[in-house]
Amino acid sequence: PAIVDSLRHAIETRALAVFFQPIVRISDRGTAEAVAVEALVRWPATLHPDITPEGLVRLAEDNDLISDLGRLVLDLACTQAHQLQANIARPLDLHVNVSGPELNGHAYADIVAAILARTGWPAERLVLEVTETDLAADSRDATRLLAQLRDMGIRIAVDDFGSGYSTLSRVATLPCDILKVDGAIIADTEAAHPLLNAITAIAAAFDLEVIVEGVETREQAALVAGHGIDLSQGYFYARPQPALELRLL
Ligand code: G
Ligand code: G
Ligand code: MN
Ligand code: NA
Repeated sequence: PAIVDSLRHAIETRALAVFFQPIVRISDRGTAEAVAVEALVRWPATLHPDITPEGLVRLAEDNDLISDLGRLVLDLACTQAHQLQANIARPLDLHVNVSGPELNGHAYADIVAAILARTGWPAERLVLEVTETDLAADSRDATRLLAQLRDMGIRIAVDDFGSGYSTLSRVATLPCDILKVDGAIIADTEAAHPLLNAITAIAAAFDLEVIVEGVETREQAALVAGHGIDLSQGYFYARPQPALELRLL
């Protein structure tokens, strides 16, 4: 169909856009400073305003284009992250989303290594985000690949943690570094308390960092801080924006 051709053409001509959303660290004094950015793929401005970014990613997954899309986004993100870094003294981490099927593709670690070499972005400042659901299948190959990426110095975040299907035992054995807590967990600020208690306990037990995403209100920001979690992301702090328009706090 035309829409798939349009996506394939956009990938081939490197015409997809990448937006960046800050991940902030809250100081003891309550001030927020950007310590990382998450890259999020977008259609170019004038194309397909009716298809959401989620729809774009799904379209790529369903039409065997996700590996090519992932490679392009990683390349564009690493290139543009240098420009963001030029405007800020603190070293920034770059987070990039990866779909399960990309991990099953051939030589994923080699692809990543080649892009890092080409763009000069350091492996130690790259975080790959894989969803809880994509990691749930206890595949030895995926586990070996994640370990290989970590041996390169890359960190792994479990994305949408708490929203999908995963078992605690899986988190315990997974080669990962960061839990990115799904925004749904803080949607109901009452129910959030026991959930955040449980999540911070798991993170402490397995020596994982915690980032809460989807922080939209001052109340949610205070809730997160109240649980001793100092890393968050959400519209309350900043929306995803093109690199050139991003103002890093
Ligand atoms: O913020 P946003 O609407 O961009 O994201 C929609 C969904 O698409 C989220 O689940 C997000 O993780 C995913 N996503 C955004 N960019 C990418 C990307 O470059 N690769 C993959 N695999 N997923 C992405
Ligand atoms: O699956 P992942 O966590 O990568 O998806 C991130 C998605 O969440 C992107 O679509 C991004 O635009 C969106 N997002 C970022 N901040 C917020 C927020 O505060 N609220 C909501 N509802 N979505 C957010
Ligand atoms: Mn993500
Ligand atoms: Na997420």
